Amino acid sequence: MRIDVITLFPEAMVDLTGLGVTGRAIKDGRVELITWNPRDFAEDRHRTVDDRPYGGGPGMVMKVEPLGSAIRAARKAHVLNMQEHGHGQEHGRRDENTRVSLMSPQGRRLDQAGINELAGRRGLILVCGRYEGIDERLVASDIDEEWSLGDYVLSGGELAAAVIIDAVTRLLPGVLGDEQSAVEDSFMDGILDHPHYTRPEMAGDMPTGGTVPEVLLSGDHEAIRRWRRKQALGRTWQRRPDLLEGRQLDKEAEVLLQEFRRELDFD
Ligand code: 4H7
Repeated sequence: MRIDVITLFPEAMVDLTGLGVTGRAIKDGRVELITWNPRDFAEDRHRTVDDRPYGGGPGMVMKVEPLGSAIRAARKAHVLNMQEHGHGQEHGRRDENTRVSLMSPQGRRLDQAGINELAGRRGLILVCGRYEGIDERLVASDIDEEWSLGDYVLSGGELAAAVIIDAVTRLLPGVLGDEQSAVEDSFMDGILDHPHYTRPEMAGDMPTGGTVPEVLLSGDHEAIRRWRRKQALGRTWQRRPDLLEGRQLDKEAEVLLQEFRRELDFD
């Protein structure tokens, strides 16, 4: 997947995504990360990218021209490969599947369903705002959609863009080995993850007694699968009941959640 990021801090973007799973995906060429700096599109001597807000008030606003030019340059780079359709490369048509997304507190709240949608696209263009935000005329003319991480304020969109890149990259074919497939991840089936344990079997000096649940040591893979699913459902019911509301649980899930409640001395 090709991902273009429009940012005043391209180095920070590369640093954030150059580690771990995303770093590997970029090195292996499964993700092509390209940054565009609006400052490189500013035409005045001081390479100005911001200006004072009309109507007054504190802070600065990102100017239309440099940011708009950077967005359009990135969009132009997203062309369909016409050779695959039997045409010459020079007729490369704009890829309408690739949209320009602004990271913003006004956006659609990001969740795993949104990430799945984004991961299904051929490319992403992520625009990072700074200062007090971007000129609204740019939102109207060059932004296709807005995404928000949640109801809080960040100093810039870069961290939000890095979050999207991380969550999307994990879903791309070949990025996670069979060993740690994304299918097993929390939220892939819309509920929270089960607890995890590793050696030692007895961790001294811990308030809980420091033992590992017996079943995980039993080697009984079916019992382990059921226990994990029960914990996942139980924790979701305890901590995020909203995730279960309006969801039809299958028979096994019903039974497991019932067991979980009973073990807690509920009904
Ligand atoms: C677009 C418009 C995303 C981007 C305004 C981005 C939170 C989120 C930004 C702003 C973001 C999120 C600029 C408004 C800085 C606030 C102090 C970048 N903040 N900002 N101002 N929730 N900030 O996803």
